[in-house]
Amino acid sequence: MRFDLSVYLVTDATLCQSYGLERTVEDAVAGGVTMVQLRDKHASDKAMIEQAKRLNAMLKPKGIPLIINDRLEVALASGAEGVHVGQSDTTAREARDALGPDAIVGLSINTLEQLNSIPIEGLDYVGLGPVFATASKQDHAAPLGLDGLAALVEASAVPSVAIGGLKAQHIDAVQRSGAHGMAVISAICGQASPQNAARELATRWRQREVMR
Ligand code: TZP
Ligand code: MG
Repeated sequence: MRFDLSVYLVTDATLCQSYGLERTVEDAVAGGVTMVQLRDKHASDKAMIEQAKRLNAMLKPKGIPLIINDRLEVALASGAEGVHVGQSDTTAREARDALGPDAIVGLSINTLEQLNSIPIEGLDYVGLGPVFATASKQDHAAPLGLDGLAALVEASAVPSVAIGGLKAQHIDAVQRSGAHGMAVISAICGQASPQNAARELATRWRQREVMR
């Protein structure tokens, strides 16, 4: 499946709880989200597979890729389009080997050293962050700031998506960094209207993209 990193929703069961996860994802997609990552640090594999299957059934017909955070087993069992792995998870190469040539494989990067030490074959995109400090991820690495983000984007040989504390007001700066998109949790999950929040992000991203 082709993918568009521009407005990438990452889910969090707690932060998305006001409307429930599925409704939040459905509304966010109606608002213009281009990609969805199911991220759950606490659910059992079994529960996550069931959740992923439901999301995948909703997203696949719309051409929106569902990416699973960390858990290869869940991606394999649910028919999701790919996985996103961190520095201490399964390697991107293991993910590629397990999921095959058509899967989407993403990797989190926080430093230039990490970026320079990864084999990029088999990697479709990198997630660069956190750009800003955020309460949505426990024990996150030191924030990059916008200059740090731009340096990593420039050094990356694969498309990149910025993450961490990003809101609609940062779209301009994220686009100036050259990143292909922004990934958000709390700018959509937990908003009074996830659909309106997603629409604002998507509309502003596209407006400014035309001006780039
Ligand atoms: N990885 C780096 S920051 C982050 C993740 C999963 C959390 C992003 O959440 P928010 O609410 O968009 O800051
Ligand atoms: Mg991880």
